[in-house]
Amino acid sequence: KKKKVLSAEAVKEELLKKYPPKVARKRDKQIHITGEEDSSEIMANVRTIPGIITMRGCTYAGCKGVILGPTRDIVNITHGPIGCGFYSWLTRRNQTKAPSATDENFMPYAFSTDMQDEDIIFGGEKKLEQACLEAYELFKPKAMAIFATCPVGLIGDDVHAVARKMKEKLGINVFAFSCEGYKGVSQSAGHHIANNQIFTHVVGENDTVKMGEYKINVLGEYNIGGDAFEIERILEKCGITMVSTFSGNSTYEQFATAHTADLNTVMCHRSINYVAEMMETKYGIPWIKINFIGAEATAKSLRKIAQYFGDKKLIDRVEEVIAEEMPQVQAVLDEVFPFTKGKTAMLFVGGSRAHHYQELFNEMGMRTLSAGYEFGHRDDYEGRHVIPDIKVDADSRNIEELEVTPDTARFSPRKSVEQLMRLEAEGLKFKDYEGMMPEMDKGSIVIDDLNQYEADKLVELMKPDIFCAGIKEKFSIQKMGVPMKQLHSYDYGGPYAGFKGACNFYKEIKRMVTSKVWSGMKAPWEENPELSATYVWE
Ligand code: CFN
Ligand code: HCA
Repeated sequence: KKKKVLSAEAVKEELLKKYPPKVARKRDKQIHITGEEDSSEIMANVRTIPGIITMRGCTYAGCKGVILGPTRDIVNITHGPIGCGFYSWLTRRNQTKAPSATDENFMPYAFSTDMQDEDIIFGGEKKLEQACLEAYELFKPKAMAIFATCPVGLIGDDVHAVARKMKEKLGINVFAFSCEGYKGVSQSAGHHIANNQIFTHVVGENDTVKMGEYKINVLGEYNIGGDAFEIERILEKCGITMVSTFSGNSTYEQFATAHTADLNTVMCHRSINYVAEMMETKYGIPWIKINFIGAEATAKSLRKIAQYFGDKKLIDRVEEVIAEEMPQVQAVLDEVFPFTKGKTAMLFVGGSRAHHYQELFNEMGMRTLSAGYEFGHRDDYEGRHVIPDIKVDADSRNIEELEVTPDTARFSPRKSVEQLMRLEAEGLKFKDYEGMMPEMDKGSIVIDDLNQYEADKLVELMKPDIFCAGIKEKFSIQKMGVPMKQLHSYDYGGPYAGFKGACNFYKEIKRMVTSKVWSGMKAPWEENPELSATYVWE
């Protein structure tokens, strides 16, 4: 019997019911039901209320783990207690492929100054210098990066001074990040800090121009579970040259030559828009939004790139590639569709996946009942350019504060930013800021900075067929009898990007939503019949 048990409004009311009034008022602004006429805004990128068990991570994680982590040939030294370095050591599953065994790959190492009480009391700069010298002695890297953790900020060690000193002494590029964990409200501040420093210290260092007719950078793709390998395969097949990626499967040289590309394509806008904007300002390289999560989204993105260059040869080649790839995708989809159709999902991930993965679920005929970002900003939710609301302090300069010189003619990008704007005015859409809320079905529940209490409550009330989030959520959700897929690390799976990735995802989700394991468990509503109503979507 089909019965819609709880309306989105009733679910929202339930979520807020237990909170003290002040907390409820704040959370109310962070929970949005799509299609509501009275407001199209959501409060985001604000501090988590102390005491609430947030899903978020810290600024250090966003800087060291997310942006710099996937580059294989920079020695990344964490200046801090060992836990920070240890817990950011390979847990993100960003992969890399050095061309040969002799090529540098420092990713399997965790470099840290392992600060002790004594260093906190007397200062840790000397120990940091020592760590740099030791790392250089052992590995002779072409560059080193230093990351400050909370205690370093609190005691005031000057990581930038140490970096300058080491740069001079060792004759290699050494730069530092004031990315103390407490610095922002989430990982997001860490992205900004990382972007600023990479742009200031590395981009533009090497003017070597790569061969290739259509040269692009792929920004905001981090090669989790091998996603970048699949994207590289597709771009190569289309005859598109990748100059750099920020930063999946990347190298120092890629960052240094990034300014020689014709076009920046931006996948995770949240984490890397700063680099895209700065390259546009300084080098006149336009950027467009793309997304390789979902087979249709991949095809659309390839077409958008081809459309940007406007050459018939590329446009035709892209169509050929899509025509070649799609039949396999369709074959897998035909297989899984009868099992996945009509099933429901919930997605709570960082700053873009909770939106991007809805593409894949849509392709499988699954509806996302509720979704949200850990640290997305309003533009990520609302799909329009909202004035940036992030505040980064003096150390980690703001875009406006960077002294950039317009240098647009240097590598003569195929089209200038002005030309792109003219094309936009003619109706070609390149620079759309897609957003989560406008693209979700009316009546869906969008929740910013979901916490453990609300996650459990949502599952209890709406019983999705699958819940997607991170490691902290995994086991509590599974214990409630609901399959849980990690959309950060992909558990042990992937790639999920591109055409082959879509096939992998379809199969994995079909396996999970049809699994007998979960039906064998006693979920709370099985023991308490009053909770046993099911949510059915028509
Ligand atoms: S790979 Fe990216 S896609 S970079 Fe960002 S916003 Fe994190 S590490 Mo976890 S999985 Fe996640 Fe996004 Fe961009 Fe990853 S959704 S939270 S900081 N993220
Ligand atoms: C981070 C990294 C993380 C954590 C994932 C998770 C990742 O935020 O520090 O909570 O499972 O993707 O590895 O987002």
